[in-house]
Amino acid sequence: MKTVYSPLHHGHSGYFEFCNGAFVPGFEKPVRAEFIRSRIEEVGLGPILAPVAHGIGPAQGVHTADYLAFLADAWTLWTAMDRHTPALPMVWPIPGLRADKPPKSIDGLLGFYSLDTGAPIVAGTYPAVVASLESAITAADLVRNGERAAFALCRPPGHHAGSRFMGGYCYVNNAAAAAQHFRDNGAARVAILDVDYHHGNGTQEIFYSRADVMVVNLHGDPLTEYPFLLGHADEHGSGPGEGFNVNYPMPHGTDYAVWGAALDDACRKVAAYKPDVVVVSLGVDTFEKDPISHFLLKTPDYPKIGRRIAELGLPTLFVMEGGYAVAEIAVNAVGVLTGFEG
Ligand code: SP5
Ligand code: ZN
Repeated sequence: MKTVYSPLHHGHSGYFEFCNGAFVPGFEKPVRAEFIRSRIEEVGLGPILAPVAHGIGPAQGVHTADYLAFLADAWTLWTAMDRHTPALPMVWPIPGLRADKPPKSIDGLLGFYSLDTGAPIVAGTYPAVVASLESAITAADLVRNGERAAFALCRPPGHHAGSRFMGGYCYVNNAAAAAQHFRDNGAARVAILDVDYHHGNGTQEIFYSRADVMVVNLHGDPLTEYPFLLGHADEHGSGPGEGFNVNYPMPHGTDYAVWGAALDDACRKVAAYKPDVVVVSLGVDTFEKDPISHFLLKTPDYPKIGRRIAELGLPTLFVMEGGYAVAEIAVNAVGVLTGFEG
């Protein structure tokens, strides 16, 4: 299996996130992608390619133009105020406030376009975000051109980013943009299977009223887990999208016996949809030792995930999302890919 990776992710680093009432070094850090890259070389998964330079264009089908313009300008606007710290928001457009009138000040804009405090912006963030998107699109093109599967080693991740907001370590929704790219290039139906520990609220929001992209999520129950405000089992899609969004929320302490049964059910639903291609939002923060998560998957479970997805017999694009137990993230993520290859 070919991997697409860019070193530009290194520039997105050196920031803090709000955790347990204090700012702590970000869990989503460069060593994550580097360990995975090394492991791919170690096991000989296949060649590692640089992304083709597409720019931000492929994000335009899934994000609003004003949000993408904000992302491109945010660091410049922040540093114009003579600030050198990572940029973070301070107000949010919750119901009752004006969500139709973007402020002009960067302090207003950051909140206007954010879900939470989990997406800080530093000097290298935007170049990393663009390279991460380009990696997903380049890997999607490998699959379009006949590869059975490809791996986009994306960093930063994407599944919490919605049509007009960042959050949860995510800025541009790489998996959603890749799914849209498949649709724009001849695929009639695309299924997104999100196995990250956290609900992919951004992906769900983007495709919620569409029948041409099915979104299936396995995740920690939002009653007790981030992102808290979306991801319940009664969210089935709306309008033409009714029936094409499926959620499997599971409680803290879920192990592979339960999680694997949910994956099996999810794969049956994906197969019944008869998609032309499957996009897997691949998070390995379901691991028992993940520092911010509460499932109990073990290292030998990850190849089983890959094997079950391979049984679908469909062209498959893997897009890297979360996973924060850095010592094991690479063995687990690459374990899914080698399990897929059988
Ligand atoms: C892509 C992805 O996996 N994003 C995850 C975003 C999670 N944001 C909330 C993190 C909460 C961190 N505090 C955990 C306390 C651990 N004791
Ligand atoms: Zn996650």
